[in-house]
Formats: sequence, structure tokens, C-alpha cells
Amino acid sequence: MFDYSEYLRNEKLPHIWCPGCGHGIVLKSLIRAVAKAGWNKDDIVLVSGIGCASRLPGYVDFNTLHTAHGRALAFATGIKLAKPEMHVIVVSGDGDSLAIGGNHFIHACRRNIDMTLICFNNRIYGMTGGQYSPTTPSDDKTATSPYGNVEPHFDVAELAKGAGATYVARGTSFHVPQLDDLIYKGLMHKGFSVIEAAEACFTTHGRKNRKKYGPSNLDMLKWQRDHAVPVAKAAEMSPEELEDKIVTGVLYDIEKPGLIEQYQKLIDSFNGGAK
Ligand SMILES: Cc1ncc(C[n+]2csc(CCOP(=O)(O)OP(=O)(O)O)c2C)c(N)n1
Ligand code: SF4
Repeated sequence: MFDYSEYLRNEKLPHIWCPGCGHGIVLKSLIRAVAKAGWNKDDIVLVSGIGCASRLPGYVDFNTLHTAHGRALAFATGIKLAKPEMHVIVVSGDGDSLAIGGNHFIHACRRNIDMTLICFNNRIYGMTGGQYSPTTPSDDKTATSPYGNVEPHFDVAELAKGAGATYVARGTSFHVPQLDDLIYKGLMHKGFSVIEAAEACFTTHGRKNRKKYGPSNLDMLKWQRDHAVPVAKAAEMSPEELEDKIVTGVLYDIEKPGLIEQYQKLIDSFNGGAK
């Protein structure tokens, strides 16, 4: 059996997450992916902003930083530029990475810096009581949309791809072996990788939308099971059929020089004498 204790700060447990929160499932996926990568814990930097998802680095025995809301990618960029030999991973909620941190998100994608972002997309601001986020589906009831959300939502993967990320994948907290694999591939990818982990917060989101997702957090997991569509199957479906579906798998994967390589080239040109 897999020994998680080697990767955890066991003295920090129990964690703060509600029973049934998807964040713990994704945490274990990340640990298994790191173990598969065979990386030394001291060579990993795990960075977060603020939110329930962002509490994660406190529990993991890597080099960890819990920064300001929305700013994890900015801190991570500085770390990677200063210490390119480190494996830099960012964990961030949908609110953290796409609302207050949206600007950092698109520029991290554009720069194609060699690091990995896992976006914990529970489609809500969990920590602050369930305000709608940029990924909350239209019509869902939230603390700030009691009659239903009238805003359209971001497609995290399309946004990442459009902004310049070179590996983009989406998994769910129901399809755990697939999520392990998607995170592992993201860690191995050279360039900026974005893995959207579709998951759920029953405490602030599900319980206001029982008609849609069912009466319990277990039903929210079953909702993911029933609405996930592998990318190959999605290619044969119409936009209408895909309306409320979660397309899963590796959605985009290309090679392109990133910011670290460009900087290195510039430094080398000076070291070589002529520019
Ligand atoms: C500058 C700043 N603005 C707002 C907040 C309040 N705040 C803390 S967590 C949070 C939302 C977190 O939502 P998300 O990132 O989706 O993570 P989750 O809690 O759902 O895991 C907000 C708005 C803050 N801490 N700092
Ligand atoms: S409030 Fe939601 S996101 Fe936060 S720990 Fe509870 S279930 Fe998870």
C-alpha cells in the first residue's frame, strides 16, 4: 500500500477540509504523481495563494509557500527564475487562479515557464462561504447569486491554451487514476502545464443546488462520473451535447521554448562575448 506519511507533515493533521471535500482527493493524486516522478522532496517547491485549496502546502513535506490571494503564480515565477533547477508546482482554487489571480494566470501561460499549475476547480469560493467564481455554471445558486448565476463561466482549459500554456489537461476527483496520470504528465512536461482538477464543494455550493447535483457530497462525485466525457468521444459530439459535460484527458500538448530557455540564451550570448 502507498505510504503517504513520507510526503506529509503528519503533525499538521487533521486538515481543515470538510468531510467529502475534493481537495484531499487531488492532494493524494499529486503525491502519487510526485512519487512516480521519483523527485527528491527537497527539490520541489509547492506554492499556493489563499483559499481552502491553498491550505494544501501546509500539509506536504516539500519546500512550501502559502502566499497572498491570487499571487501564487507570481511568487512561483520568481522562484523558478532564481532557482531553475527546482521543480515548481502551484496549487490554486478557481477563485484564486482565475478571479483575483487571472492576470497572473494568463501571463504565466504566455511566458511558458517550466512549472505546473493544478487548478482545483470546485466552481465556487469555498473558504469565504460560497460566492460565485469565474467557473460557477450559469444558473447555479450561490451566496451572491441566490436566484441563479447570470454570468457566463470561463473554460479553464481553453483560456490556458489561448494564453500560451503548452500542456493543458482536465481530470476529475471521481476519475482518480486518470487524474494521477494527467498530473504526472504535467510534471514531466517541459513548459507551463495546467491541470484542471474538476471537483466539488458540497458545503457551500452543492447544498444550495441539490436539485442539480443531488442531496449529498457523494452525489456530486456521481455527477462528475456521469458528466465526464473523454476527449476522443467529445470530438464526435455537438456543442449542445457538450453543454454541461466535463471533457477529460490531455487537451493540448506541444513543445515550445519557454522563458527560462530564452533567458539562458541571452545570458549565454553575453558570456560568449558577442550579442
Ligand atoms: C486580497 C484578498 N481578497 C480576498 C480575500 C478573501 N478570500 C480568501 S479565500 C477566497 C476565495 C477562495 O476561493 P478559491 O480560490 O476558489 O478556493 P476554495 O476556497 O474554493 O478552495 C477569498 C475571496 C483574501 N484573502 N485576500
Ligand atoms: S468549504 Fe468547500 S472547498 Fe472548503 S473545505 Fe469545505 S468542502 Fe472544501
